[in-house]
Amino acid sequence: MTIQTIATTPFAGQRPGTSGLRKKVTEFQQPGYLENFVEAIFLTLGNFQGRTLVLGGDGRYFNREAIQTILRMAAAHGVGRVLVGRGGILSTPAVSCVIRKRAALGGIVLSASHNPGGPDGDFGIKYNIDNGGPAPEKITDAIYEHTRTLTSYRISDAGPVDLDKIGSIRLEDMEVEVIDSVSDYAELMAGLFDFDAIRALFQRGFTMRFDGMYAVSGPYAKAIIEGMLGAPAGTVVNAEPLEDFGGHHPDPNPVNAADLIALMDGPDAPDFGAASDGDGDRNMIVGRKLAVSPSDSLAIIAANATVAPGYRDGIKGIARSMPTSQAADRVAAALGVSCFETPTGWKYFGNLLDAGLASLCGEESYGTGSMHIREKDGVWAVLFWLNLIAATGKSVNELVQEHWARFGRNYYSRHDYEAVDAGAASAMMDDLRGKLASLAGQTLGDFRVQLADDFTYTDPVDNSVSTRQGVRIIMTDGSRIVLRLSGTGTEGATVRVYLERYEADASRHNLDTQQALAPLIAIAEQVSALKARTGREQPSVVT
Ligand code: G16
Repeated sequence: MTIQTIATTPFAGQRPGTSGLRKKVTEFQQPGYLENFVEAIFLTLGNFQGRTLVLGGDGRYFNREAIQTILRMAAAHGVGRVLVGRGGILSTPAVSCVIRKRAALGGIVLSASHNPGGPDGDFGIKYNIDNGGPAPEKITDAIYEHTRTLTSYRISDAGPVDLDKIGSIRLEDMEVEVIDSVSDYAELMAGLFDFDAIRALFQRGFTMRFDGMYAVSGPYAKAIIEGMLGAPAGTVVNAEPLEDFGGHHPDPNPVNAADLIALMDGPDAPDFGAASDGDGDRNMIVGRKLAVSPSDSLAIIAANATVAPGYRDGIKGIARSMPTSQAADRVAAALGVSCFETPTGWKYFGNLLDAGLASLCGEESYGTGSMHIREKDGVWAVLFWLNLIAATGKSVNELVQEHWARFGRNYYSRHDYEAVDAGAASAMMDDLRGKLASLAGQTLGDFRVQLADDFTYTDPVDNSVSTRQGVRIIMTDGSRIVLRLSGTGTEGATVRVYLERYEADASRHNLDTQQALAPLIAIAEQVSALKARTGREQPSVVT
Protein backbone atom coordinates (compact mmCIF):
# COMPACT_ATOMS: atom_id res chain seq x y z
CA MET A 1 0.00 0.00 0.00
CA THR A 2 1.36 3.41 -0.91
CA ILE A 3 0.02 6.91 -0.69
CA GLN A 4 -0.15 8.63 -4.01
CA THR A 5 -0.36 12.26 -5.02
CA ILE A 6 -2.51 12.59 -8.12
CA ALA A 7 -2.43 15.73 -10.27
CA THR A 8 -5.85 17.30 -10.83
CA THR A 9 -7.49 20.46 -12.14
CA PRO A 10 -10.51 22.25 -10.61
CA PHE A 11 -14.08 21.49 -11.69
CA ALA A 12 -16.39 24.47 -11.96
CA GLY A 13 -19.49 24.63 -9.80
CA GLN A 14 -18.44 22.76 -6.66
CA ARG A 15 -20.04 25.34 -4.37
CA PRO A 16 -22.13 23.58 -1.69
CA GLY A 17 -25.80 24.57 -1.79
CA THR A 18 -28.48 24.51 0.92
CA SER A 19 -27.24 21.12 2.02
CA GLY A 20 -23.85 20.20 0.56
CA LEU A 21 -22.86 19.49 -3.03
CA ARG A 22 -25.65 17.86 -5.05
CA LYS A 23 -25.17 16.93 -8.68
CA LYS A 24 -26.11 14.29 -11.19
CA VAL A 25 -24.44 10.91 -10.59
CA THR A 26 -22.82 11.26 -14.01
CA GLU A 27 -21.12 14.45 -12.89
CA PHE A 28 -19.78 12.75 -9.75
CA GLN A 29 -18.52 9.86 -11.87
CA GLN A 30 -16.08 12.05 -13.78
CA PRO A 31 -12.54 11.05 -12.79
CA GLY A 32 -11.37 13.30 -9.97
CA TYR A 33 -14.72 15.03 -9.34
CA LEU A 34 -15.47 13.41 -5.99
CA GLU A 35 -11.78 13.30 -5.10
CA ASN A 36 -11.38 17.06 -5.64
CA PHE A 37 -14.29 17.87 -3.34
CA VAL A 38 -13.07 15.48 -0.64
CA GLU A 39 -9.54 16.90 -0.92
CA ALA A 40 -11.05 20.36 -0.43
CA ILE A 41 -12.77 19.12 2.73
CA PHE A 42 -9.48 17.83 4.12
CA LEU A 43 -7.66 21.03 3.20
CA THR A 44 -10.34 23.00 5.05
CA LEU A 45 -10.33 20.95 8.24
CA GLY A 46 -7.87 22.01 10.87
CA ASN A 47 -6.06 19.39 12.83
CA PHE A 48 -7.63 16.04 12.04
CA GLN A 49 -4.50 13.89 12.38
CA GLY A 50 -5.36 10.89 14.53
CA ARG A 51 -8.98 12.02 15.00
CA THR A 52 -12.19 10.10 14.23
CA LEU A 53 -14.51 10.74 11.28
CA VAL A 54 -17.96 9.22 10.69
CA LEU A 55 -18.87 8.13 7.17
CA GLY A 56 -22.08 6.82 5.66
CA GLY A 57 -24.83 7.48 3.19
CA ASP A 58 -28.35 6.69 2.16
CA GLY A 59 -27.39 3.70 0.02
CA ARG A 60 -28.14 5.33 -3.29
CA TYR A 61 -26.30 4.46 -6.50
CA PHE A 62 -22.56 5.37 -6.23
CA ASN A 63 -22.68 5.26 -2.39
CA ARG A 64 -20.41 2.24 -1.97
CA GLU A 65 -17.94 3.42 -4.58
CA ALA A 66 -17.74 6.88 -3.02
CA ILE A 67 -17.17 5.39 0.42
CA GLN A 68 -14.22 3.33 -0.80
CA THR A 69 -12.67 6.43 -2.38
CA ILE A 70 -13.19 8.54 0.74
CA LEU A 71 -11.71 5.84 2.97
CA ARG A 72 -8.57 5.68 0.83
CA MET A 73 -8.28 9.47 0.87
CA ALA A 74 -8.85 9.65 4.63
CA ALA A 75 -6.05 7.10 5.12
CA ALA A 76 -3.77 9.17 2.89
CA HIS A 77 -4.43 12.28 4.97
CA GLY A 78 -3.64 10.70 8.34
CA VAL A 79 -7.14 10.40 9.79
CA GLY A 80 -6.94 8.15 12.88
CA ARG A 81 -10.18 6.24 12.59
CA VAL A 82 -13.28 6.19 10.40
CA LEU A 83 -16.56 4.82 11.70
CA VAL A 84 -18.55 3.65 8.71
CA GLY A 85 -22.09 2.28 8.74
CA ARG A 86 -22.49 -1.35 7.69
CA GLY A 87 -23.02 -1.59 3.94
CA GLY A 88 -22.13 2.10 3.80
CA ILE A 89 -25.54 2.87 5.29
CA LEU A 90 -26.11 5.63 7.83
CA SER A 91 -29.11 7.92 7.79
CA THR A 92 -28.32 11.63 8.07
CA PRO A 93 -29.70 11.77 11.65
CA ALA A 94 -27.69 8.64 12.53
CA VAL A 95 -24.47 10.30 11.32
CA SER A 96 -25.25 13.26 13.56
CA CYS A 97 -25.99 10.94 16.48
CA VAL A 98 -22.79 8.91 16.03
CA ILE A 99 -20.58 12.03 15.67
CA ARG A 100 -21.92 13.31 18.98
CA LYS A 101 -21.92 10.03 20.85
CA ARG A 102 -18.41 9.03 19.80
CA ALA A 103 -16.99 12.58 20.08
CA ALA A 104 -15.83 12.49 16.46
CA LEU A 105 -14.22 15.42 14.72
CA GLY A 106 -16.98 15.34 12.13
CA GLY A 107 -18.57 13.24 9.44
CA ILE A 108 -19.15 12.93 5.74
CA VAL A 109 -22.71 12.26 4.63
CA LEU A 110 -23.35 10.86 1.17
CA SER A 111 -26.83 11.69 0.05
CA ALA A 112 -28.91 13.80 -2.29
CA SER A 113 -31.72 13.49 0.24
CA HIS A 114 -35.13 13.35 -1.43
CA ASN A 115 -33.73 13.71 -4.96
CA PRO A 116 -34.14 10.61 -7.16
CA GLY A 117 -31.29 8.10 -7.31
CA GLY A 118 -29.90 5.56 -9.78
CA PRO A 119 -27.37 5.99 -12.59
CA ASP A 120 -29.36 8.90 -14.06
CA GLY A 121 -30.34 10.32 -10.67
CA ASP A 122 -28.56 12.54 -8.19
CA PHE A 123 -25.74 12.12 -5.71
CA GLY A 124 -24.51 14.40 -2.96
CA ILE A 125 -21.88 14.91 -0.31
CA LYS A 126 -21.73 17.17 2.71
CA TYR A 127 -19.53 17.67 5.71
CA ASN A 128 -20.85 17.75 9.27
CA ILE A 129 -18.87 19.29 12.11
CA ASP A 130 -18.18 18.05 15.65
CA ASN A 131 -21.57 19.15 17.01
CA GLY A 132 -23.09 16.67 14.53
CA GLY A 133 -24.60 19.34 12.33
CA PRO A 134 -24.03 20.53 8.77
CA ALA A 135 -20.94 22.69 8.38
CA PRO A 136 -21.75 26.39 8.67
CA GLU A 137 -21.26 28.75 5.74
CA LYS A 138 -17.74 29.83 6.69
CA ILE A 139 -16.63 26.19 6.32
CA THR A 140 -18.60 25.47 3.15
CA ASP A 141 -17.24 28.71 1.64
CA ALA A 142 -13.69 27.63 2.51
CA ILE A 143 -14.28 24.19 0.95
CA TYR A 144 -15.50 25.89 -2.19
CA GLU A 145 -12.46 28.18 -2.35
CA HIS A 146 -10.18 25.14 -2.16
CA THR A 147 -12.06 23.42 -5.01
CA ARG A 148 -11.15 26.37 -7.23
CA THR A 149 -7.41 26.16 -6.79
CA LEU A 150 -6.62 22.45 -6.31
CA THR A 151 -3.71 20.99 -8.20
CA SER A 152 -3.54 17.52 -6.65
CA TYR A 153 -5.18 15.14 -4.21
CA ARG A 154 -3.80 12.39 -2.02
CA ILE A 155 -5.11 8.84 -1.96
CA SER A 156 -3.95 5.41 -0.87
CA ASP A 157 -3.82 2.70 -3.50
CA ALA A 158 -5.14 0.09 -1.02
CA GLY A 159 -7.85 -2.34 -2.12
CA PRO A 160 -11.52 -2.09 -1.13
CA VAL A 161 -12.68 -2.51 2.47
CA ASP A 162 -15.38 -5.10 3.25
CA LEU A 163 -18.22 -2.79 4.26
CA ASP A 164 -20.60 -5.59 5.14
CA LYS A 165 -18.70 -7.08 8.07
CA ILE A 166 -18.97 -5.42 11.49
CA GLY A 167 -15.52 -4.92 13.03
CA SER A 168 -12.23 -3.12 12.58
CA ILE A 169 -9.51 -3.35 9.97
CA ARG A 170 -6.48 -1.19 9.12
CA LEU A 171 -6.08 0.83 5.98
CA GLU A 172 -2.55 2.28 5.91
CA ASP A 173 -2.21 3.62 9.50
CA MET A 174 -5.93 4.32 9.83
CA GLU A 175 -8.50 2.15 11.59
CA VAL A 176 -11.75 1.52 9.73
CA GLU A 177 -14.52 0.36 12.05
CA VAL A 178 -17.67 -0.90 10.38
CA ILE A 179 -20.49 -0.24 12.86
CA ASP A 180 -24.10 -1.32 13.09
CA SER A 181 -26.06 1.40 11.29
CA VAL A 182 -28.98 1.49 13.72
CA SER A 183 -27.96 0.71 17.31
CA ASP A 184 -26.52 4.06 18.53
CA TYR A 185 -29.50 5.87 17.06
CA ALA A 186 -32.08 3.45 18.45
CA GLU A 187 -30.57 3.80 21.92
CA LEU A 188 -30.86 7.58 21.70
CA MET A 189 -34.55 7.34 20.71
CA ALA A 190 -35.31 4.97 23.60
CA GLY A 191 -34.02 7.63 26.00
CA LEU A 192 -36.23 10.39 24.57
CA PHE A 193 -39.61 8.73 24.24
CA ASP A 194 -41.92 6.66 26.40
CA PHE A 195 -41.37 3.34 24.66
CA ASP A 196 -43.51 1.49 27.25
CA ALA A 197 -46.53 3.69 26.47
CA ILE A 198 -46.05 3.29 22.72
CA ARG A 199 -45.66 -0.49 23.12
CA ALA A 200 -48.91 -0.56 25.09
CA LEU A 201 -50.58 1.46 22.31
CA PHE A 202 -49.66 -1.17 19.72
CA GLN A 203 -50.75 -3.93 22.11
CA ARG A 204 -54.19 -2.31 22.25
CA GLY A 205 -54.47 -2.81 18.48
CA PHE A 206 -53.37 0.63 17.26
CA THR A 207 -52.51 0.40 13.56
CA MET A 208 -49.92 2.26 11.56
CA ARG A 209 -48.15 2.33 8.24
CA PHE A 210 -44.61 3.68 7.93
CA ASP A 211 -43.51 4.07 4.32
CA GLY A 212 -39.72 3.82 4.05
CA MET A 213 -39.90 4.78 0.36
CA TYR A 214 -37.14 2.20 -0.38
CA ALA A 215 -34.76 4.64 1.27
CA VAL A 216 -32.54 4.70 4.33
CA SER A 217 -35.06 5.06 7.17
CA GLY A 218 -36.52 1.58 6.50
CA PRO A 219 -33.95 -0.32 8.59
CA TYR A 220 -34.27 2.22 11.44
CA ALA A 221 -38.07 2.15 11.43
CA LYS A 222 -38.14 -1.64 11.25
CA ALA A 223 -35.73 -2.06 14.14
CA ILE A 224 -37.46 0.52 16.34
CA ILE A 225 -41.17 0.46 15.43
CA GLU A 226 -41.54 -3.25 14.74
CA GLY A 227 -38.56 -4.55 16.75
CA MET A 228 -38.51 -2.44 19.91
CA LEU A 229 -42.08 -1.14 20.00
CA GLY A 230 -43.82 -4.34 18.95
CA ALA A 231 -45.83 -3.05 15.98
CA PRO A 232 -46.95 -5.97 13.84
CA ALA A 233 -44.62 -7.12 11.04
CA GLY A 234 -45.58 -5.30 7.86
CA THR A 235 -46.22 -1.99 9.64
CA VAL A 236 -43.08 -0.65 7.97
CA VAL A 237 -43.33 -1.01 4.19
CA ASN A 238 -40.85 -0.34 1.37
CA ALA A 239 -38.24 -0.80 4.07
CA GLU A 240 -35.27 -1.98 2.08
CA PRO A 241 -32.96 0.80 0.85
CA LEU A 242 -32.55 0.44 -2.91
CA GLU A 243 -29.92 2.14 -5.06
CA ASP A 244 -32.62 3.79 -7.17
CA PHE A 245 -35.38 3.95 -4.49
CA GLY A 246 -37.40 1.60 -6.67
CA GLY A 247 -37.51 4.28 -9.35
CA HIS A 248 -39.43 6.62 -7.06
CA HIS A 249 -38.78 10.10 -5.77
CA PRO A 250 -38.06 9.46 -2.06
CA ASP A 251 -39.70 12.65 -0.87
CA PRO A 252 -42.32 12.27 1.86
CA ASN A 253 -45.01 14.64 0.69
CA PRO A 254 -48.55 13.97 -0.54
CA VAL A 255 -47.39 14.03 -4.17
CA ASN A 256 -44.50 11.57 -3.92
CA ALA A 257 -45.93 9.38 -1.17
CA ALA A 258 -49.21 9.07 -3.07
CA ASP A 259 -49.74 5.39 -2.10
CA LEU A 260 -49.66 6.25 1.58
CA ILE A 261 -52.06 9.15 1.08
CA ALA A 262 -54.44 6.90 -0.91
CA LEU A 263 -54.38 4.33 1.89
CA MET A 264 -55.00 6.97 4.55
CA ASP A 265 -57.89 8.40 2.52
CA GLY A 266 -59.52 5.00 1.96
CA PRO A 267 -61.78 2.68 3.96
CA ASP A 268 -58.89 0.51 5.20
CA ALA A 269 -56.84 3.35 6.60
CA PRO A 270 -54.77 2.49 9.67
CA ASP A 271 -54.86 4.89 12.63
CA PHE A 272 -51.62 6.58 11.72
CA GLY A 273 -49.46 7.03 8.62
CA ALA A 274 -45.91 8.30 8.23
CA ALA A 275 -43.13 8.43 5.67
CA SER A 276 -39.51 9.47 5.56
CA ASP A 277 -37.16 10.51 2.76
CA GLY A 278 -34.00 9.31 0.98
CA ASP A 279 -31.60 9.99 3.85
CA GLY A 280 -34.09 9.71 6.71
CA ASP A 281 -34.16 13.31 7.88
CA ARG A 282 -37.57 14.34 6.57
CA ASN A 283 -40.97 13.14 7.73
CA MET A 284 -44.61 13.34 6.80
CA ILE A 285 -47.31 12.74 9.40
CA VAL A 286 -50.71 11.54 8.16
CA GLY A 287 -54.00 10.96 9.92
CA ARG A 288 -57.15 9.55 8.36
CA LYS A 289 -57.89 11.80 5.38
CA LEU A 290 -55.44 14.37 6.72
CA ALA A 291 -51.82 15.04 5.80
CA VAL A 292 -50.46 17.24 8.56
CA SER A 293 -48.63 20.28 7.24
CA PRO A 294 -44.99 20.22 8.41
CA SER A 295 -45.38 23.71 9.88
CA ASP A 296 -48.37 22.53 11.91
CA SER A 297 -46.49 19.40 12.97
CA LEU A 298 -43.71 21.56 14.44
CA ALA A 299 -46.25 23.72 16.28
CA ILE A 300 -48.13 20.70 17.64
CA ILE A 301 -44.92 19.00 18.80
CA ALA A 302 -43.87 22.25 20.52
CA ALA A 303 -47.24 22.72 22.21
CA ASN A 304 -47.12 19.15 23.54
CA ALA A 305 -43.40 18.68 24.04
CA THR A 306 -43.63 17.71 27.69
CA VAL A 307 -45.53 14.47 26.97
CA ALA A 308 -42.20 12.92 25.93
CA PRO A 309 -39.73 12.07 28.70
CA GLY A 310 -36.83 13.72 26.85
CA TYR A 311 -38.67 17.07 26.90
CA ARG A 312 -40.42 16.81 30.29
CA ASP A 313 -38.65 19.92 31.59
CA GLY A 314 -40.11 22.01 28.79
CA ILE A 315 -38.51 23.69 25.83
CA LYS A 316 -36.21 26.70 25.82
CA GLY A 317 -37.16 28.06 22.43
CA ILE A 318 -38.32 27.19 18.93
CA ALA A 319 -36.56 27.90 15.66
CA ARG A 320 -38.11 27.76 12.22
CA SER A 321 -36.88 28.66 8.76
CA MET A 322 -38.22 31.94 7.43
CA PRO A 323 -40.62 30.42 4.85
CA THR A 324 -42.07 28.01 7.44
CA SER A 325 -45.50 29.10 8.69
CA GLN A 326 -45.86 31.19 11.82
CA ALA A 327 -47.92 28.53 13.60
CA ALA A 328 -44.93 27.78 15.85
CA ASP A 329 -44.59 31.47 16.75
CA ARG A 330 -48.04 31.36 18.35
CA VAL A 331 -47.05 28.35 20.45
CA ALA A 332 -43.78 30.02 21.48
CA ALA A 333 -45.71 33.12 22.56
CA ALA A 334 -48.12 31.00 24.61
CA LEU A 335 -45.24 29.15 26.27
CA GLY A 336 -43.34 32.38 26.89
CA VAL A 337 -40.26 31.21 24.96
CA SER A 338 -38.43 32.74 21.99
CA CYS A 339 -39.11 31.84 18.39
CA PHE A 340 -36.19 32.30 16.00
CA GLU A 341 -36.57 32.81 12.26
CA THR A 342 -33.59 31.55 10.24
CA PRO A 343 -32.80 31.16 6.55
CA THR A 344 -33.67 27.87 4.83
CA GLY A 345 -31.11 25.18 5.68
CA TRP A 346 -30.71 23.09 8.81
CA LYS A 347 -27.18 24.45 9.28
CA TYR A 348 -28.64 27.70 10.58
CA PHE A 349 -30.15 25.95 13.61
CA GLY A 350 -26.82 24.62 14.87
CA ASN A 351 -25.70 27.70 16.80
CA LEU A 352 -29.14 28.18 18.40
CA LEU A 353 -29.19 24.56 19.58
CA ASP A 354 -25.56 24.63 20.77
CA ALA A 355 -26.21 27.82 22.73
CA GLY A 356 -29.32 26.34 24.34
CA LEU A 357 -31.52 29.06 22.83
CA ALA A 358 -33.78 26.62 20.98
CA SER A 359 -34.87 23.08 21.80
CA LEU A 360 -37.08 22.36 18.77
CA CYS A 361 -36.58 23.29 15.13
CA GLY A 362 -38.60 22.81 12.00
CA GLU A 363 -38.99 23.64 8.36
CA GLU A 364 -41.84 23.64 5.90
CA SER A 365 -39.82 21.21 3.76
CA TYR A 366 -40.92 18.28 5.95
CA GLY A 367 -38.09 18.65 8.45
CA THR A 368 -38.51 18.57 12.21
CA GLY A 369 -35.98 17.96 14.94
CA SER A 370 -34.64 18.88 18.34
CA MET A 371 -31.51 19.40 20.40
CA HIS A 372 -30.98 15.62 20.59
CA ILE A 373 -28.83 15.85 17.43
CA ARG A 374 -27.96 18.58 14.93
CA GLU A 375 -29.92 17.34 11.90
CA LYS A 376 -33.59 17.10 11.25
CA ASP A 377 -34.84 13.66 12.05
CA GLY A 378 -37.65 11.78 10.33
CA VAL A 379 -37.97 8.77 12.64
CA TRP A 380 -37.71 11.04 15.69
CA ALA A 381 -40.73 13.06 14.51
CA VAL A 382 -42.75 9.90 13.93
CA LEU A 383 -41.84 8.60 17.39
CA PHE A 384 -42.85 11.93 18.91
CA TRP A 385 -46.29 11.66 17.32
CA LEU A 386 -46.61 8.05 18.50
CA ASN A 387 -45.70 9.18 22.02
CA LEU A 388 -48.24 12.00 21.80
CA ILE A 389 -51.00 9.69 20.61
CA ALA A 390 -50.12 7.14 23.31
CA ALA A 391 -50.08 9.80 26.04
CA THR A 392 -53.34 11.52 25.07
CA GLY A 393 -55.35 8.69 23.54
CA LYS A 394 -56.30 11.13 20.75
CA SER A 395 -56.16 10.60 17.01
CA VAL A 396 -54.02 12.70 14.66
CA ASN A 397 -57.19 14.47 13.49
CA GLU A 398 -58.30 15.31 17.02
CA LEU A 399 -54.87 16.63 17.92
CA VAL A 400 -54.74 18.85 14.83
CA GLN A 401 -58.31 20.18 15.20
CA GLU A 402 -57.77 20.93 18.89
CA HIS A 403 -54.54 22.72 18.08
CA TRP A 404 -56.25 24.93 15.50
CA ALA A 405 -59.13 25.61 17.89
CA ARG A 406 -56.66 26.82 20.53
CA PHE A 407 -54.14 28.72 18.40
CA GLY A 408 -55.97 29.39 15.13
CA ARG A 409 -54.97 27.91 11.79
CA ASN A 410 -52.15 29.10 9.56
CA TYR A 411 -53.26 27.98 6.10
CA TYR A 412 -50.06 27.14 4.30
CA SER A 413 -48.87 25.84 0.95
CA ARG A 414 -45.70 25.73 -1.15
CA HIS A 415 -45.80 25.84 -4.95
CA ASP A 416 -42.66 24.57 -6.72
CA TYR A 417 -41.78 25.33 -10.32
CA GLU A 418 -39.04 22.78 -10.97
CA ALA A 419 -36.30 22.73 -13.62
CA VAL A 420 -37.15 26.12 -15.07
CA ASP A 421 -34.62 28.12 -17.05
CA ALA A 422 -32.03 29.33 -14.52
CA GLY A 423 -31.45 32.68 -16.26
CA ALA A 424 -35.18 33.44 -16.44
CA ALA A 425 -35.65 32.50 -12.78
CA SER A 426 -32.86 34.70 -11.52
CA ALA A 427 -33.96 37.60 -13.75
CA MET A 428 -37.45 37.25 -12.26
CA MET A 429 -36.03 37.35 -8.74
CA ASP A 430 -33.87 40.38 -9.58
CA ASP A 431 -36.86 42.27 -10.97
CA LEU A 432 -38.86 41.38 -7.90
CA ARG A 433 -36.09 42.66 -5.63
CA GLY A 434 -36.14 45.89 -7.60
CA LYS A 435 -39.84 46.34 -6.85
CA LEU A 436 -39.68 45.68 -3.13
CA ALA A 437 -39.10 49.23 -1.98
CA SER A 438 -42.26 50.42 -3.73
CA LEU A 439 -44.47 47.56 -2.50
CA ALA A 440 -44.68 48.60 1.15
CA GLY A 441 -47.94 50.39 1.88
CA GLN A 442 -49.57 49.24 -1.37
CA THR A 443 -52.96 47.58 -1.39
CA LEU A 444 -52.96 44.27 -3.25
CA GLY A 445 -56.40 42.65 -3.51
CA ASP A 446 -57.83 42.58 0.00
CA PHE A 447 -54.39 42.91 1.56
CA ARG A 448 -52.15 45.81 2.45
CA VAL A 449 -48.39 45.27 2.30
CA GLN A 450 -46.69 45.97 5.59
CA LEU A 451 -43.16 44.94 4.67
CA ALA A 452 -41.46 43.74 1.50
CA ASP A 453 -37.79 42.79 1.63
CA ASP A 454 -35.14 40.21 0.82
CA PHE A 455 -34.60 38.35 4.08
CA THR A 456 -31.32 38.98 5.89
CA TYR A 457 -30.40 36.89 8.92
CA THR A 458 -28.01 37.88 11.65
CA ASP A 459 -27.08 34.87 13.75
CA PRO A 460 -27.68 35.88 17.38
CA VAL A 461 -24.80 33.69 18.58
CA ASP A 462 -21.87 34.53 16.30
CA ASN A 463 -23.35 37.63 14.60
CA SER A 464 -22.64 36.21 11.13
CA VAL A 465 -24.88 37.75 8.47
CA SER A 466 -26.59 35.85 5.62
CA THR A 467 -28.15 38.00 2.92
CA ARG A 468 -30.56 37.37 0.00
CA GLN A 469 -32.36 34.52 1.74
CA GLY A 470 -35.75 34.97 0.11
CA VAL A 471 -38.15 37.72 -0.93
CA ARG A 472 -40.91 38.27 1.62
CA ILE A 473 -44.09 40.22 1.11
CA ILE A 474 -45.74 40.49 4.49
CA MET A 475 -49.29 41.83 4.78
CA THR A 476 -50.68 43.85 7.66
CA ASP A 477 -52.73 40.85 8.87
CA GLY A 478 -49.60 38.64 9.00
CA SER A 479 -50.36 36.82 5.74
CA ARG A 480 -47.22 36.26 3.68
CA ILE A 481 -45.93 35.47 0.25
CA VAL A 482 -42.30 34.30 0.05
CA LEU A 483 -40.37 33.59 -3.13
CA ARG A 484 -36.92 32.07 -3.34
CA LEU A 485 -34.84 29.82 -5.52
CA SER A 486 -34.11 26.35 -4.18
CA GLY A 487 -30.53 25.55 -3.22
CA THR A 488 -30.92 21.79 -3.62
CA GLY A 489 -32.08 21.26 -7.22
CA THR A 490 -29.74 19.82 -9.82
CA GLU A 491 -31.50 20.86 -13.03
CA GLY A 492 -31.98 24.49 -14.05
CA ALA A 493 -33.63 26.41 -11.22
CA THR A 494 -36.52 25.58 -8.92
CA VAL A 495 -38.68 28.53 -7.93
CA ARG A 496 -40.47 28.09 -4.61
CA VAL A 497 -43.51 30.20 -3.77
CA TYR A 498 -44.61 29.94 -0.14
CA LEU A 499 -48.08 31.13 0.84
CA GLU A 500 -49.52 31.65 4.29
CA ARG A 501 -52.73 33.09 5.72
CA TYR A 502 -53.91 33.06 9.32
CA GLU A 503 -57.50 32.17 10.25
CA ALA A 504 -58.62 32.63 13.84
CA ASP A 505 -62.27 31.71 13.28
CA ALA A 506 -62.72 28.01 14.13
CA SER A 507 -65.78 27.76 11.86
CA ARG A 508 -63.40 28.45 8.95
CA HIS A 509 -60.68 25.94 9.85
CA ASN A 510 -61.70 23.25 7.39
CA LEU A 511 -61.60 25.08 4.08
CA ASP A 512 -59.69 23.69 1.15
CA THR A 513 -56.13 24.99 1.57
CA GLN A 514 -55.65 26.13 -2.04
CA GLN A 515 -59.00 27.93 -1.98
CA ALA A 516 -58.18 29.57 1.31
CA LEU A 517 -54.93 30.82 -0.22
CA ALA A 518 -56.32 31.71 -3.68
CA PRO A 519 -56.19 35.51 -3.17
CA LEU A 520 -52.52 35.30 -2.17
CA ILE A 521 -51.73 32.97 -5.07
CA ALA A 522 -53.16 35.60 -7.43
CA ILE A 523 -51.10 38.37 -5.80
CA ALA A 524 -47.91 36.29 -6.04
CA GLU A 525 -48.48 35.98 -9.78
CA GLN A 526 -49.35 39.66 -10.09
CA VAL A 527 -46.11 40.86 -8.48
CA SER A 528 -43.75 38.27 -9.97
CA ALA A 529 -45.24 37.55 -13.42
CA LEU A 530 -43.96 34.06 -12.73
CA LYS A 531 -45.98 32.36 -15.46
CA ALA A 532 -44.74 34.65 -18.21
CA ARG A 533 -41.18 34.65 -16.90
CA THR A 534 -40.85 30.88 -16.58
CA GLY A 535 -43.28 29.78 -19.27
CA ARG A 536 -45.09 27.60 -16.74
CA GLU A 537 -48.84 27.72 -16.30
CA GLN A 538 -48.90 25.49 -13.21
CA PRO A 539 -46.51 24.56 -10.44
CA SER A 540 -44.82 21.15 -10.81
CA VAL A 541 -45.47 20.24 -7.19
CA VAL A 542 -47.90 21.68 -4.66
CA THR A 543 -47.45 20.75 -1.01
C1 G16 B 1 -32.42 20.52 2.60
C2 G16 B 1 -32.05 21.35 3.79
C3 G16 B 1 -33.29 21.94 4.40
C4 G16 B 1 -34.06 22.72 3.35
C5 G16 B 1 -34.37 21.82 2.17
C6 G16 B 1 -34.97 22.59 1.02
O1 G16 B 1 -33.16 19.42 3.02
O2 G16 B 1 -31.38 20.58 4.77
O3 G16 B 1 -32.89 22.78 5.43
O4 G16 B 1 -35.26 23.20 3.88
O5 G16 B 1 -33.18 21.26 1.68
O6 G16 B 1 -34.04 23.53 0.57
P1 G16 B 1 -34.25 24.32 -0.76
O7 G16 B 1 -35.56 25.03 -0.61
O8 G16 B 1 -33.06 25.25 -0.85
O9 G16 B 1 -34.32 23.32 -1.88
P2 G16 B 1 -32.76 17.96 2.56
O10 G16 B 1 -33.77 17.07 3.20
O11 G16 B 1 -32.85 18.02 1.07
O12 G16 B 1 -31.36 17.78 3.04
